Amino acid sequence: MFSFQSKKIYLFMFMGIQLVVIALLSREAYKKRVTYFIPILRKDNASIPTGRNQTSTAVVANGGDVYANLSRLSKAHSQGENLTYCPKTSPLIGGPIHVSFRSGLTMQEVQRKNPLVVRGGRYRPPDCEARHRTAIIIPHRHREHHLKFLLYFLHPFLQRQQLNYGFYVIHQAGNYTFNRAKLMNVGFREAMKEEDWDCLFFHDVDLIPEDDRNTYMCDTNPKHAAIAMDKFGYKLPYKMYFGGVSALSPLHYLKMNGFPNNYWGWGGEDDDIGVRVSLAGMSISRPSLKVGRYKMIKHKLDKGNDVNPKRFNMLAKTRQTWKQDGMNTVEYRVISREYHPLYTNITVDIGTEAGLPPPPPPPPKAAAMSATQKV
Ligand code: UD2
Ligand code: MN
Repeated sequence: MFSFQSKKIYLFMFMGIQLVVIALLSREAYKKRVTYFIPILRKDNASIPTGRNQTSTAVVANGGDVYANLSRLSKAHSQGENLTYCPKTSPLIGGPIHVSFRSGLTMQEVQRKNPLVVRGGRYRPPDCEARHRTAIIIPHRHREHHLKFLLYFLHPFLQRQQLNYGFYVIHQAGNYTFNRAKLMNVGFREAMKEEDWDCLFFHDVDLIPEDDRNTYMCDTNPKHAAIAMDKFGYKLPYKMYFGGVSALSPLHYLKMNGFPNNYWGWGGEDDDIGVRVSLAGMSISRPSLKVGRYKMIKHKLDKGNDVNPKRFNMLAKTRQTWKQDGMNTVEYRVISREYHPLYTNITVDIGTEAGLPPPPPPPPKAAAMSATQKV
């Protein structure tokens, strides 16, 4: 039997518990409302949670801001060596990306938007150990304007994929005819000197990926990533096409003796590379048409990169030439290596069709020194 007194105590206790429950519930709802509005306030529209268990994987139909999701990364690297591996699929991936080229963008702005990128254009995830190490190799001359846009889009794109990555711009010195494939060979050797990269992405400076599910990691076979480009109506132009952006592991690259060194001027080298893949006993892997989408910044044919009239004759002979010309014969002279905030620039003399010029004479002081050493 309960007395009136104890009934009152139970009543108070019951009301108290109810109050605590109400308080907890309203706090939860408040949190949800806040997490809904924070991305809106930050304009992070690709990561707006729309329901239960919905995180950044939300796919935005007409493309989200490539910088969305990244504000959630901690600003500093976690201390200590024992970080756990990043998840197999990055939770920061958001699907289609909106790509447009606004005037007035500056390198300083790109730098400000990528605070975790360090000297030489290197990055690793701040809160987990990356599963993949990818080098981006960009053949380059007189395309600074395109480079700025590529860096603007590709840095956050790769951060969303939780990669350990680095950017290498391989700049051809002088005005002699451009040679895209030879610059790639230089990029391969110079990048591998610095780090044990497990994947190399050979990347035109003017191609911007439009979907971050196009992962910048290597497959078991050489991968052709730029399969659906706006300039080809987002379709593969022909089956053996290997131009624009391709990804090879160091083993793939050496197995096919790298790329050809003797394609001077525009065209043919990409098809030669595609043929090398199959001559070396490998096949081409590709992402889906939905994911391997790219926008090309519109441009005219550059000065110093005229169409190569010999390209069809050369292509007919790839079967005979691929073992004699490639990584095993590449000759060049590095003029400078500069570590910029968003990329490493390697300026290189790759010579001409006649070969490399003789090395410049040593500066007078060094010459005098070596003369005295000989005495
Ligand atoms: C196509 C291929 C490209 C390559 C080229 C023939 C596509 C999207 N790409 O590109 O992979 O096979 O045909 O050589 O189909 N570059 C400079 N400065 C120059 C010239 C070239 O930086 O003066 C670099 C730059 O990275 C550029 C790339 O070389 O993106 C390819 O040259 P392109 O853009 O002039 O050739 P394009 O668009 O016809
Ligand atoms: Mn182009």
